[in-house]
Amino acid sequence: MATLGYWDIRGLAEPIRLLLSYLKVPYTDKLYQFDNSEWVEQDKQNFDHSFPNLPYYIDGDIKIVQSSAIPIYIIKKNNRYDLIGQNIDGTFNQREIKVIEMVGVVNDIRTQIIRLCFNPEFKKLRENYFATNISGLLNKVVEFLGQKEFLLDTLTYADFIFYDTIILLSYLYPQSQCKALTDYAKRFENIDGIKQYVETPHSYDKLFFHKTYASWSGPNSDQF
Ligand SMILES: N[C@@H](CCC(=O)N[C@@H](CS)C(=O)NCC(=O)O)C(=O)O
Repeated sequence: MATLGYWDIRGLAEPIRLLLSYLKVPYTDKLYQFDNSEWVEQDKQNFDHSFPNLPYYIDGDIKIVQSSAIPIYIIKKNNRYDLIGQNIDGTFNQREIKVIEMVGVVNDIRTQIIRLCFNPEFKKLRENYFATNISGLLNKVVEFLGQKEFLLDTLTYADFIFYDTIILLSYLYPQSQCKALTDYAKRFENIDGIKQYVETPHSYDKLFFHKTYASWSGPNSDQF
């Protein structure tokens, strides 16, 4: 069985966990705790790869790092080329570029959120930050989504990242949750595979960032 290794948080692993659940790939959700040295002093030292990091994905003899590379491997291995905009036989389609663009746009929103949540001045900045750094691009994405079911009509990997971003925003900025976003999130949560995943409680459900480094790591963090 494959293993996805990451901290016991949503972080960079959550879209990958959602993808694995959607594709019904059985996997071990290997969770490292912040307060012990299992990753840093043991597994990282023995990880047979030039660039050991979290998240990692181990599938038999194959070891992959980087949150951008892992989903591509999983999607291709499962012949779901459509999730990255390729033709059904894996050949190039201009849509592939659209998916990469959309992943970039959603990650631009995430980058802004991360800058805030890791800022030691979080408490001071939080109130105005949504209006100055997030809402402009978020509104454009909502407008782009329009009446479509998913960001690019049919489901693509960009939706897995966007869904997790919406959940994060729902805790950080409840005012961000317009009807279009809540409807979209509900639609995503109703997809077979995803439904079972979101209905299962996980230790990290409300933990988005590394507690040691982030000023705000989730709705239960004492910083909020
Ligand atoms: N570019 C990498 C960044 C990975 C990264 O920064 N991982 C952080 C958690 S978000 C970590 O703690 N890595 C473990 C380490 O550095 O040993 C990716 O996208 O996977």
